This record gives sequence, C-alpha cells and structure tokens, in this order.
Amino acid sequence: MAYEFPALPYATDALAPYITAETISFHYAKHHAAYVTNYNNLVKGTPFDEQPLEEVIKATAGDASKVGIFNNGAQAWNHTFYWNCMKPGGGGEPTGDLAAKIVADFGSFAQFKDAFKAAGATQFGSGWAWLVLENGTLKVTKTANADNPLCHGQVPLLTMDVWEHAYYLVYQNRRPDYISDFIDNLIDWSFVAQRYAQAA
Ligand code: MN3
Repeated sequence: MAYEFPALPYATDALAPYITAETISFHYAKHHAAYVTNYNNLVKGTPFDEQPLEEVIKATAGDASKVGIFNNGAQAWNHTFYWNCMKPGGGGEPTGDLAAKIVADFGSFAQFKDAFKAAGATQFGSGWAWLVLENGTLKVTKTANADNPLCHGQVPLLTMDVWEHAYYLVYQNRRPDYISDFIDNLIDWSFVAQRYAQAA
C-alpha cells in the first residue's frame, strides 16, 4: 500500500509568475517526489506500510528511531496539502462561515493576514506557516522542517511552505515578497473553506 505521488492539481505553469514552471520542476518533480519515494522505501515491509499516511505521521512524531519515516512522510503530506491550498487566480478573501470565523477569532481579515505573514517571515530557517483549527478556535502557527499540526492536536486548514526551495528561483532572499504574493494571488480559499466545514 505505497503512498501514491499525487498529480499536481493544475498545469506546471498555472501559478506563474509567482510559482513558475521552473520552480515546480524542482519543488514538485524533485523535492516532493523524493519525499514520497523515500517514505515508501522506508515503510516497505514494516507495519506502517499498511497504515494511512496521517496515522503514520502522528505515530512517529517525536520518535528519534523513526525520524526518517516521520520527516519524509510529513513532508510528503505537507507538500500535497500545499499544492491544494493554491490555485491560478487565487487570493482575495474567504466568504461565508470561514470569513465570519476569521473575523470572530482574529478581529478582521487584515489581522489574520498580518499574523500569517509574520508566522512565515519569522520561521527561522526551513518550515511552514499554517492556519489551523484547535479546540474550535482558528489559530496561525508555524512549524520547523517537516513538523505538522496533526501532531499537535490541530486540524490544518491552510499551509505555506517557507523552505527556501519554495521561492528561491523567483524571489531569491525576498521571502516577504513571496509571502505577500502567496496570500494575495495564490490561496484557494474555497479549498480552505471546505477543510474548515469538514473540521468544524
Ligand atoms: Mn517544499
């Protein structure tokens, strides 16, 4: 029961100029593919091979003897989720229940944006910024390396990859510009709203 490398949900040049076909050719076709291949090789012949990826991630989190399975499995999951959080012509603002919940928990959409930008900009080194639901409350968090909110009792609703490989070919050292473009031009709020509806 190998974890299947998922197809990209759009064409390789669909997110340009923010995420170009060249970025996708490395980030999706090399980095993400390698995490999936490594994960499948590591779990092959172990009981983890029969378990859903999310269960393996939670079961191996914090276990030093399983760090390879955790890192590659969580990175496989994180990247699949990341691609689904974006769409061509994305950005704008959420609507409906999710929009109301963002205002209730952050004060305004602008305050959410500030918190999400700050999480991405202040993640030192490699990691991820997240919008999560925890005990019925929306929160913005950041995690280092492969770490994932599933391991902290949180439901991931949105993520942004802030590893340098996510933006370096287009933005070089300008991570804040990548973050602004991600928020204003790439987020698929209908996907996030769907996740929220399932979790709420
Ligand atoms: Mn990445």
